Amino acid sequence: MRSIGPTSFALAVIIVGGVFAIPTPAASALSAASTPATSVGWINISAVGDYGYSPANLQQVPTNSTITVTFTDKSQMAHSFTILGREGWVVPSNDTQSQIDQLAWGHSPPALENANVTGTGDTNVTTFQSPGPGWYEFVCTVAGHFQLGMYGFIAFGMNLPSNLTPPSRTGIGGNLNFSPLDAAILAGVLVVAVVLGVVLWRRRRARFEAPRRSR
Ligand SMILES: [Cu+2]
Repeated sequence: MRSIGPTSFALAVIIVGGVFAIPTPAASALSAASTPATSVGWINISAVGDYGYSPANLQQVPTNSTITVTFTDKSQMAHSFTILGREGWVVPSNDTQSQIDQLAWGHSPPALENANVTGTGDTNVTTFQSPGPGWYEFVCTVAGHFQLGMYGFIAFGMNLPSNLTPPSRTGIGGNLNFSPLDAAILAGVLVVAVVLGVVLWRRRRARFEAPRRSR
Protein backbone atom coordinates (compact mmCIF):
# COMPACT_ATOMS: atom_id res chain seq x y z
CA MET A 1 0.00 0.00 0.00
CA ARG A 2 3.04 2.27 0.43
CA SER A 3 3.19 2.77 -3.32
CA ILE A 4 -0.31 4.31 -3.58
CA GLY A 5 0.25 6.87 -0.86
CA PRO A 6 -2.34 8.05 1.63
CA THR A 7 -3.18 11.17 -0.39
CA SER A 8 -4.13 9.41 -3.60
CA PHE A 9 -5.96 6.69 -1.67
CA ALA A 10 -8.02 9.33 0.18
CA LEU A 11 -8.68 11.09 -3.13
CA ALA A 12 -9.96 7.84 -4.67
CA VAL A 13 -12.26 7.28 -1.67
CA ILE A 14 -13.63 10.81 -1.97
CA ILE A 15 -14.25 10.44 -5.72
CA VAL A 16 -15.93 7.05 -5.36
CA GLY A 17 -18.00 8.24 -2.39
CA GLY A 18 -19.03 11.38 -4.21
CA VAL A 19 -20.15 9.46 -7.26
CA PHE A 20 -22.29 7.09 -5.26
CA ALA A 21 -23.83 10.00 -3.43
CA ILE A 22 -25.28 11.36 -6.71
CA PRO A 23 -28.28 9.02 -7.05
CA THR A 24 -29.33 9.51 -3.41
CA PRO A 25 -30.65 13.10 -3.60
CA ALA A 26 -32.39 12.34 -6.89
CA ALA A 27 -34.15 9.31 -5.41
CA SER A 28 -35.26 11.14 -2.28
CA ALA A 29 -36.47 14.11 -4.35
CA LEU A 30 -38.59 11.77 -6.47
CA SER A 31 -40.16 10.02 -3.48
CA ALA A 32 -40.87 13.38 -1.83
CA ALA A 33 -42.35 14.64 -5.08
CA SER A 34 -44.88 11.80 -5.30
CA THR A 35 -46.53 13.02 -2.10
CA PRO A 36 -46.75 16.80 -2.51
CA ALA A 37 -47.44 18.67 0.72
CA THR A 38 -49.82 21.12 -0.92
CA SER A 39 -52.38 19.94 -3.44
CA VAL A 40 -53.97 22.57 -5.62
CA GLY A 41 -56.37 21.18 -8.18
CA TRP A 42 -56.20 23.96 -10.69
CA ILE A 43 -54.11 25.09 -13.66
CA ASN A 44 -53.90 28.58 -15.13
CA ILE A 45 -52.48 28.49 -18.63
CA SER A 46 -52.52 30.93 -21.53
CA ALA A 47 -52.04 30.68 -25.25
CA VAL A 48 -49.59 33.42 -26.15
CA GLY A 49 -48.32 34.90 -29.40
CA ASP A 50 -45.87 33.05 -31.63
CA TYR A 51 -47.62 29.73 -31.01
CA GLY A 52 -46.71 29.12 -27.40
CA TYR A 53 -48.13 28.39 -23.96
CA SER A 54 -47.43 30.25 -20.77
CA PRO A 55 -46.33 28.40 -18.76
CA ALA A 56 -45.03 25.71 -21.13
CA ASN A 57 -44.05 23.43 -18.22
CA LEU A 58 -46.38 22.33 -15.44
CA GLN A 59 -45.10 20.23 -12.57
CA GLN A 60 -46.31 18.72 -9.32
CA VAL A 61 -49.92 18.77 -10.47
CA PRO A 62 -51.98 16.70 -8.01
CA THR A 63 -52.60 13.07 -8.98
CA ASN A 64 -56.00 11.39 -9.10
CA SER A 65 -57.79 14.70 -8.55
CA THR A 66 -60.31 16.89 -10.29
CA ILE A 67 -58.23 19.60 -11.95
CA THR A 68 -59.84 22.88 -12.98
CA VAL A 69 -58.18 24.41 -16.04
CA THR A 70 -58.52 28.12 -16.77
CA PHE A 71 -57.31 28.47 -20.36
CA THR A 72 -56.95 32.06 -21.56
CA ASP A 73 -56.24 33.25 -25.08
CA LYS A 74 -53.68 36.03 -25.16
CA SER A 75 -52.99 35.60 -28.85
CA GLN A 76 -55.15 36.61 -31.79
CA MET A 77 -56.25 33.20 -33.02
CA ALA A 78 -57.96 29.99 -31.89
CA HIS A 79 -56.03 27.32 -29.97
CA SER A 80 -56.50 24.15 -27.98
CA PHE A 81 -54.92 22.86 -24.79
CA THR A 82 -54.89 19.12 -25.35
CA ILE A 83 -53.06 16.79 -22.97
CA LEU A 84 -52.17 13.65 -24.92
CA GLY A 85 -52.92 10.36 -23.17
CA ARG A 86 -49.60 8.66 -23.80
CA GLU A 87 -47.48 8.78 -20.64
CA GLY A 88 -43.75 9.56 -20.80
CA TRP A 89 -43.88 10.32 -24.50
CA VAL A 90 -42.36 13.14 -26.53
CA VAL A 91 -44.15 13.61 -29.85
CA PRO A 92 -41.56 13.55 -32.66
CA SER A 93 -41.20 17.14 -33.86
CA ASN A 94 -41.67 16.08 -37.49
CA ASP A 95 -45.06 14.46 -36.85
CA THR A 96 -47.67 15.48 -39.41
CA GLN A 97 -51.01 17.02 -38.50
CA SER A 98 -52.79 13.72 -39.14
CA GLN A 99 -50.43 12.02 -36.70
CA ILE A 100 -51.14 14.74 -34.12
CA ASP A 101 -54.87 14.24 -34.69
CA GLN A 102 -54.46 10.49 -34.28
CA LEU A 103 -52.57 10.98 -30.99
CA ALA A 104 -55.19 13.42 -29.71
CA TRP A 105 -58.39 11.75 -30.92
CA GLY A 106 -57.39 8.15 -31.64
CA HIS A 107 -58.50 7.15 -28.13
CA SER A 108 -55.60 4.79 -27.58
CA PRO A 109 -55.08 6.05 -24.95
CA PRO A 110 -57.57 8.92 -24.91
CA ALA A 111 -56.49 12.50 -24.34
CA LEU A 112 -56.58 13.48 -20.66
CA GLU A 113 -57.93 16.95 -21.33
CA ASN A 114 -59.02 19.19 -24.18
CA ALA A 115 -59.97 22.86 -23.95
CA ASN A 116 -60.45 25.36 -26.74
CA VAL A 117 -60.26 29.12 -27.02
CA THR A 118 -61.38 31.15 -29.99
CA GLY A 119 -59.37 34.36 -29.95
CA THR A 120 -58.02 37.30 -27.97
CA GLY A 121 -59.44 37.54 -24.47
CA ASP A 122 -61.42 34.32 -24.64
CA THR A 123 -61.27 32.19 -21.49
CA ASN A 124 -62.46 28.61 -21.18
CA VAL A 125 -62.79 26.90 -17.79
CA THR A 126 -62.91 23.10 -17.89
CA THR A 127 -62.13 20.22 -15.55
CA PHE A 128 -60.52 16.83 -15.99
CA GLN A 129 -59.48 13.87 -13.84
CA SER A 130 -55.73 13.72 -13.32
CA PRO A 131 -53.98 10.34 -13.58
CA GLY A 132 -51.42 8.81 -11.20
CA PRO A 133 -47.80 9.94 -11.17
CA GLY A 134 -46.36 10.51 -14.64
CA TRP A 135 -45.66 13.13 -17.27
CA TYR A 136 -47.38 13.94 -20.56
CA GLU A 137 -47.06 16.27 -23.52
CA PHE A 138 -49.80 18.77 -24.29
CA VAL A 139 -50.26 20.22 -27.75
CA CYS A 140 -52.38 22.63 -29.73
CA THR A 141 -54.40 20.62 -32.21
CA VAL A 142 -55.23 23.57 -34.48
CA ALA A 143 -53.73 22.68 -37.86
CA GLY A 144 -50.05 23.52 -38.09
CA HIS A 145 -49.66 24.91 -34.56
CA PHE A 146 -47.79 21.93 -33.08
CA GLN A 147 -45.31 22.09 -35.95
CA LEU A 148 -44.78 25.78 -35.16
CA GLY A 149 -43.81 24.86 -31.60
CA MET A 150 -47.13 25.00 -29.75
CA TYR A 151 -46.68 22.30 -27.12
CA GLY A 152 -45.60 21.86 -23.52
CA PHE A 153 -45.21 19.25 -20.80
CA ILE A 154 -47.14 18.48 -17.64
CA ALA A 155 -46.10 16.23 -14.75
CA PHE A 156 -48.53 14.84 -12.19
CA GLY A 157 -47.21 14.12 -8.70
CA MET A 158 -43.62 14.66 -9.80
CA ASN A 159 -41.26 17.04 -11.58
CA LEU A 160 -40.59 16.80 -15.28
CA PRO A 161 -37.46 14.83 -16.25
CA SER A 162 -34.47 17.16 -16.08
CA ASN A 163 -33.39 16.28 -19.61
CA LEU A 164 -36.72 17.35 -21.03
CA THR A 165 -35.92 20.82 -22.28
CA PRO A 166 -38.71 22.41 -24.27
CA PRO A 167 -39.00 24.27 -26.50
CA SER A 168 -35.79 23.03 -28.14
CA ARG A 169 -36.90 19.39 -27.69
CA THR A 170 -33.27 18.36 -27.22
CA GLY A 171 -32.30 15.72 -24.72
CA ILE A 172 -34.74 13.02 -25.67
CA GLY A 173 -36.91 12.00 -28.56
CA GLY A 174 -39.68 9.46 -28.55
CA ASN A 175 -39.91 7.39 -25.40
CA LEU A 176 -37.90 8.40 -22.38
CA ASN A 177 -36.43 5.00 -21.62
CA PHE A 178 -33.21 6.28 -20.08
CA SER A 179 -33.95 8.22 -16.89
CA PRO A 180 -31.64 10.77 -15.27
CA LEU A 181 -31.20 8.29 -12.41
CA ASP A 182 -30.05 5.64 -14.89
CA ALA A 183 -27.57 8.11 -16.35
CA ALA A 184 -26.24 9.01 -12.89
CA ILE A 185 -25.75 5.35 -11.96
CA LEU A 186 -24.02 4.57 -15.26
CA ALA A 187 -21.75 7.62 -14.84
CA GLY A 188 -20.92 6.44 -11.31
CA VAL A 189 -19.99 2.95 -12.49
CA LEU A 190 -17.80 4.40 -15.26
CA VAL A 191 -15.95 6.75 -12.87
CA VAL A 192 -15.40 3.93 -10.36
CA ALA A 193 -13.95 1.78 -13.15
CA VAL A 194 -11.63 4.59 -14.24
CA VAL A 195 -10.50 5.31 -10.66
CA LEU A 196 -9.83 1.61 -9.99
CA GLY A 197 -7.91 1.40 -13.24
CA VAL A 198 -5.74 4.39 -12.34
CA VAL A 199 -5.09 3.07 -8.82
CA LEU A 200 -4.10 -0.37 -10.09
CA TRP A 201 -1.92 1.15 -12.80
CA ARG A 202 -0.15 3.35 -10.26
CA ARG A 203 0.44 0.38 -7.92
CA ARG A 204 1.84 -1.65 -10.79
CA ARG A 205 4.09 1.19 -11.97
CA ALA A 206 5.28 1.92 -8.42
CA ARG A 207 6.18 -1.74 -7.92
CA PHE A 208 8.44 -1.65 -10.98
CA GLU A 209 9.95 1.72 -10.18
CA ALA A 210 10.50 1.16 -6.46
CA PRO A 211 13.86 -0.59 -6.75
CA ARG A 212 15.25 2.17 -8.97
CA ARG A 213 13.95 5.19 -7.06
CA SER A 214 14.44 5.97 -3.42
CA ARG A 215 11.11 7.36 -2.15
CU1 LIG B 1 -52.69 26.89 -31.39
